[in-house]
Amino acid sequence: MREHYNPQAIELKWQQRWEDEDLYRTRDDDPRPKFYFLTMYPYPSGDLHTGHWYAFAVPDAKARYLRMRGNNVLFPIGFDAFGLPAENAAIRNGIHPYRWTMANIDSMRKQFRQMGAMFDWSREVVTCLPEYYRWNQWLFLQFFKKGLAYRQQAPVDWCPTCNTTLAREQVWGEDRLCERCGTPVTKRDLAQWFLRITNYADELLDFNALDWPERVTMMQRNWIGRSEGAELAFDLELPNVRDVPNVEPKRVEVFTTRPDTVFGVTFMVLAPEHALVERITVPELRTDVEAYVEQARRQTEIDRLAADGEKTGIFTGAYCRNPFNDERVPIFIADYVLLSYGTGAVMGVPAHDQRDFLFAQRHGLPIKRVIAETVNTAADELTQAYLGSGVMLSSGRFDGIASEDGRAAVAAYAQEQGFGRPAITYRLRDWLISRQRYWGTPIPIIYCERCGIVPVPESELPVLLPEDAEFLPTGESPLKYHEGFRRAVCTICGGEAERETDTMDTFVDSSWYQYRYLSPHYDTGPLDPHLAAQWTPVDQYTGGIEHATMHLLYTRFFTKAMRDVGLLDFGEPMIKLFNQGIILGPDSQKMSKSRGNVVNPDDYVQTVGADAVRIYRMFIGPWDQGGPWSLEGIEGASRWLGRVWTLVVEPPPENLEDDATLGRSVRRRVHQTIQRVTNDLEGFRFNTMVAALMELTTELGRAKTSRRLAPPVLREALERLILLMAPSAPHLSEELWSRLGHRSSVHLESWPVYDAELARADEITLVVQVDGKVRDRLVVPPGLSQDEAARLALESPRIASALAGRAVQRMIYRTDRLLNLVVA
Ligand code: ANZ
Ligand code: ZN
Repeated sequence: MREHYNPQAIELKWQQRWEDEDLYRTRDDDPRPKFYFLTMYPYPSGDLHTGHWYAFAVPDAKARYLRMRGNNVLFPIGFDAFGLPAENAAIRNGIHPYRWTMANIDSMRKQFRQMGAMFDWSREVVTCLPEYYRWNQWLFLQFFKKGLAYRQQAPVDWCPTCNTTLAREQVWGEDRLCERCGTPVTKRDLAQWFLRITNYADELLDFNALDWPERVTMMQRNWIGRSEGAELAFDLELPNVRDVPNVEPKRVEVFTTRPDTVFGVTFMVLAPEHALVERITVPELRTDVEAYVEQARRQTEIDRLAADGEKTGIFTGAYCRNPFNDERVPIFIADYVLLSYGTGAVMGVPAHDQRDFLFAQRHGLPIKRVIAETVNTAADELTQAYLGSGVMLSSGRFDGIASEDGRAAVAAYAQEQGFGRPAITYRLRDWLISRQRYWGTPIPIIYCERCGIVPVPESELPVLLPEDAEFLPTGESPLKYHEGFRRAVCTICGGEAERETDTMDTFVDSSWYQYRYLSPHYDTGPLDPHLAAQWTPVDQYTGGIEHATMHLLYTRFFTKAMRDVGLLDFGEPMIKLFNQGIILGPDSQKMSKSRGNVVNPDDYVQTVGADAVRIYRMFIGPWDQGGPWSLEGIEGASRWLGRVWTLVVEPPPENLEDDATLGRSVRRRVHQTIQRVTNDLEGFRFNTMVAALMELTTELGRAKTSRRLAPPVLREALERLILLMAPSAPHLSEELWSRLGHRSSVHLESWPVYDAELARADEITLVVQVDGKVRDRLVVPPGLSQDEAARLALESPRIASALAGRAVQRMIYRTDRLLNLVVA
């Protein structure tokens, strides 16, 4: 009786067997060359969705392939287990974040097992467990000692009605309203903890050691945003300054990328939050200025920077002097100037900066041209800012200088005269890691009235998250109201002290998890130095492009900082990176519960099996492009696996004859497929890999039913097919391998060796051109030399007539493809 492919029966059986035999445990003492293959770990939301299959099952095939290629592959998995959703679940449903998270992890572990991935579960990392977050705290303390962690006032979103800080997700809509009471949200300064990523700005701009997609490095470059220019100081006109004469500072510093335009300054703009504003505003304008400042604090930075937005602003009544020409310059405040960029102050050059141009028009300020394309265009009326370069004019000693040279000349002159210097500014800010949240790593700091900021001694780590917190919808961290947690004893003076109640941004956890995987239970440090030396850096990393700037920058920073505190001896965490695309719903829209287009892979695993879902994920298109989920696609994948099953399991019909030519052509096809599949796996082209395997299946099916193929040749071909399929369809391959009589796992086999001799085609088609026009196509043996090819071409009557007796001057030859005879 005919036996059908029944994935349910075979998949569970093999998963169990693999687990019993510990097949996927990676040994540290394995002598083969190491390969650390890492995939971004998931957030334990509770359900493995089809995006997870795309992100984990597809790279699993590559990891398996590398193992068959003779590498000792480490392919770990874990859970990014801290974060806001768990805390929200606690507030809404009364489930403790720990229970919610661990239950989700449990069900995701089961789902991951159904995927048949070769994860080494013995290395699993769960970041919300003390054995993990203890080392977040320890690393924080090392960074603190090195001056890489510091505390400073910084604005947080604040609801004046509820009297609490808000997480970014709790601020609603364009109007930025409090999620709970609808009051417009404002900013409020809180003392918070920062990591000094800006120390590494220049090093983070160096991508030489990395083989990363251009797109990601470009995004990081823009995010870091290095600008060269100058800082210039304008003296304040002191009679306008309150508390004369002891006011400090007496000057306003600006950062500009265009020092060459300094003679065109007609006003100065400070960020509304700039410390000088309060000091210099004249009494008559105070009320208006304060109202403007309050309004500006409610906007986001993005709104404020938009180039096309209205350039609102207000005069402070104060003036300063341009040190280059001693002109009097009125000082404004405007929300398009950000406090946190450069010096928080801008010299307004309306003739050459479009935002300044709009601002000058709106406020009736003069527009003074100091750069012109040529001397002839100098008098043209400006209808918008002239942004280009040219010659400097109305610029005193710099007149006639090319503006591009003027930048350095002006900066150097300012330095000589003591009112400025060349300067570089970065868009990158230090990383604010304080979160007013419960479900995260407690920051290991104690505040003592007498001793100040006291780091918790390393011997007292971990600072445990108390379990008995109360989850109330107050918007404030339960830790703040947990007396037992908050009260502490100063470790220096023994006096009463208070514990920091903020927790760390969860991106801290993911910044170094790759090192913890090596030895997740190691308890004398965050990583085992011997294993780190053996396994890291990560050879290949895969994950979504959405992490281009945050996670992927933070982990680069952490690696450099860990190197600088002596934990690592290299500076880049992941050598190669590949970003997969996004899986869309069947309607080609982003999957979301509200759209109702979420596909649950579990249903398909139940019916067509995990292997078919895996293959379908691979076949959908190039892995970096993603695409919509389609029903036909998954049926196609499942049908193919069924055909492979039949091909291997059903005994062949009695042979009529052994056709040696057919045997050769089957072998050739097998070896061509080995080459294609190998190349495709190397290049993450899973879709064309599956196509090649499908074509081979068809060809083998035909050869088998022709009843002319010698049984040993058929068997050899089938074994190779199974080996080539093992990375992508691990269960089916294992079953078929054992049915061919093998005792040990197909996943312990080596990757089939490609034989170029056997793969060589018997004949190829050579295109022959005369003067670039195609005149004939010759079917010839492959690998001809140019002379041989020319001899055959000249024998062709078509070529002879095209040449019409003219002599060939020159030849262009591409082996096995083209011969061009040039006569002209
Ligand atoms: C005068 C000037 C004249 C400027 C000119 C440009 C063109 P990037 O290239 O992005 O670094 N700027 C400086 N600090 C700022 C702040 N805190 N908020 C908003 N804008 C700020 O931009 C540097 C330019 O942005 C600086 O050069 C400054 O305007 C403005 F024809 O100075 B410029
Ligand atoms: Zn103390």
